[in-house]
Amino acid sequence: MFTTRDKILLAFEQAPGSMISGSYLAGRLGMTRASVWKHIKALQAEGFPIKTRKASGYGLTLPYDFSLLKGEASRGLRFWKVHYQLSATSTQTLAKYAAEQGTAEGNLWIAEKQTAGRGRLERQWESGLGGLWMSLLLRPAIAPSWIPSLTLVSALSLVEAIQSETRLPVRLKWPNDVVVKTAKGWRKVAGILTEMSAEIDRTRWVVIGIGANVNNPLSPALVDRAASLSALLDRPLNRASLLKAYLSRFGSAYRRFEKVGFDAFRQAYWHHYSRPDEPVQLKTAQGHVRGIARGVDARGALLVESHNQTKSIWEGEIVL
Ligand code: BT5
Repeated sequence: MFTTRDKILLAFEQAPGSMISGSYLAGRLGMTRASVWKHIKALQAEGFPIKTRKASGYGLTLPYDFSLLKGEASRGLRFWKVHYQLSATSTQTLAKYAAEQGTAEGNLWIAEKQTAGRGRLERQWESGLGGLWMSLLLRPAIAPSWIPSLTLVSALSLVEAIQSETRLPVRLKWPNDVVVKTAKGWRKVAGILTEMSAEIDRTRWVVIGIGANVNNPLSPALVDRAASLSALLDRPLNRASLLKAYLSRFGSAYRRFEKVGFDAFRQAYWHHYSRPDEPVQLKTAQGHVRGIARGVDARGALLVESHNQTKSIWEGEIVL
């Protein structure tokens, strides 16, 4: 079901580069020109690049990827059911609420922008228009202790999907970041936040939140740490194709993971790792760890070699 605002955006999509008059939109949507104007104002306030000209009406100032709005991501999917909205506080909140209501696994929530996107440890996640912001609800038949490695499987599917859609040399940064090496150093293009509800030996639900910088510009505060795929490629990307590339990979990986666990994905994960056999420094709850990153174990822990001993690191993050 399209909302009035969706319909206005779709009218722009169908008339690329042209101005559309207020009276044309009013006729098409069965409303007054004054209410069209109110909706346009609201879309502008959300950040959509819409220009207004008194004589000719409304038009887009920049090319925009409407693939998600048009529902292209939902076509042909079997296991996954996509819920789309223009704006959300955080898709994690939508998915977690649905999980608590008993919604089945395979549902996923996407928002064109988030007003309170979250990273791990309650950090902020910048989620402007044009990115891919989504949360997947799963109910895996596996013990809670395996869930961290399910997140690594998701990161692996994401890096493969980005590679196949863009041909960019994106890599994984343990545990869940997708990064790319630019002339100015490593930049994060995507991150994953996994939340769950479980009893000691039973997982009730898992929500995997994925944030990928696709066509979204980044704030000055992030440009020395992050990059958008469209900026790297110098062209906008179709987010629905990227999403489908990810979902088809992750759908089969998930089924395999439920049967055989992470061991089957270890080698592929390490193959895409950004800096194998190089010195690494980690910030963990127990303090800093330094050593050489040698691989991941059958549960997804990072293997760090230091003074001829190998430690398994379960949580924390790599300091670049
Ligand atoms: C992550 O956290 O990398 C997980 C991000 C998950 C976001 C998705 S979007 C859909 C779903 N809904 C949500 O509300 N969240 C999920 P972490 O490793 O903690 O990284 C957070 C740090 O990355 C911040 O402290 C910033 O330094 C940086 N950061 C913030 N926004 C960024 C962005 N758009 N791209 C790259 N880095 C960013």
